[in-house]
Amino acid sequence: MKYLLIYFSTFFVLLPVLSGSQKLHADDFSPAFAARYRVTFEAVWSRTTHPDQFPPGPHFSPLIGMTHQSSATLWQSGRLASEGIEQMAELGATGVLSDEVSALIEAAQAEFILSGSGIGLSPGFTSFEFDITQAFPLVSLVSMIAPSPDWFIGINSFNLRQNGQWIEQTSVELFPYDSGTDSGLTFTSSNADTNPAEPIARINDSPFANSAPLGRFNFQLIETNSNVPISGNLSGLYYDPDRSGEGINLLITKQDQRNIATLNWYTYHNNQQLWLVGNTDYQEDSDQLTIDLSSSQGSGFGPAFNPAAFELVPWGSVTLTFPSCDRVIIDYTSSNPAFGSGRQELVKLLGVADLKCE
Ligand SMILES: [Ca+2]
Repeated sequence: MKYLLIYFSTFFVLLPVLSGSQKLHADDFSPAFAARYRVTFEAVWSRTTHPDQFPPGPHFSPLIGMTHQSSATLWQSGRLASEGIEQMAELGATGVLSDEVSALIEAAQAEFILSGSGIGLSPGFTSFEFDITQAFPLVSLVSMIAPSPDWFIGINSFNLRQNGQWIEQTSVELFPYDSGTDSGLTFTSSNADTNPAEPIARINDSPFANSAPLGRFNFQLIETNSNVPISGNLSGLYYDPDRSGEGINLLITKQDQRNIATLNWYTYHNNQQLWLVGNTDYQEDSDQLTIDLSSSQGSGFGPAFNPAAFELVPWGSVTLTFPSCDRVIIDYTSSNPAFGSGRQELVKLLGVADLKCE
């Protein structure tokens, strides 16, 4: 075993010279997003869909919203509108609502602000792309029905993940809401501030008594950087081309009903070789491995090796994730302050015969 380990250590040094750096650079990592979507606002509102009092110049104000957690709310039927929602619903203004989203981002309840153009003349289309991550999978997005006293369309806390997956494609129909902040009864009523304000409510009477949607948001998944599920084809040697001379050997295997991953991390400490070793059982369908690692000490080479003297010293743990089947991200935390915690991104140097990376 020791012979093999030395052999591998040599490989980490030699192979980069042999193979050059083709496809080995890991500088295109973008772990900041988990999925990218295009949302298209398809407005159908017209004299045909809503003939009652249909106004001149029907349009929708610029889209504004956020990706967030369930602890954050942009707007909700039955609740009072925030000042930002009032400004959006009455004037189509987005400044105050943007500030409210920024505060939620600051409070770590929302992640990204969403903004897109409006629709100058309905019916019509507008679309934009946005990033979203697993920790903030909800989307809220609104636009003013214009002209109107304080009416708007929107979605509240729409979850783009289902059964642990990003939804490929979905449509959400859009119905009119009254923000409860202006008492006008027709599209072109003059301003009449509602004081005190009333809760946000779906409009079911004139001029929207026919219950027809004003349009829909179509969400289309463009790409994801979700992690590759754990399987045998992730086995192999990984290293960082810019840090040649150290790396990991990962073996992922099945043994009697168990799924087992073993990790050997060949590295250094205080100018001495250091091997960190460990293994874990992992769940079928998981997309990460968390492995407790130990260093070893207490014995000698060859005939001097004494299994009774051999000792494992707990070192800490690593979590491995695989953006693709030839790249690994190692997040490590050592219980020894001399090592601390950090991240390394490695690329595969050698895989296993007959197991394709795809
Ligand atoms: Ca008002």
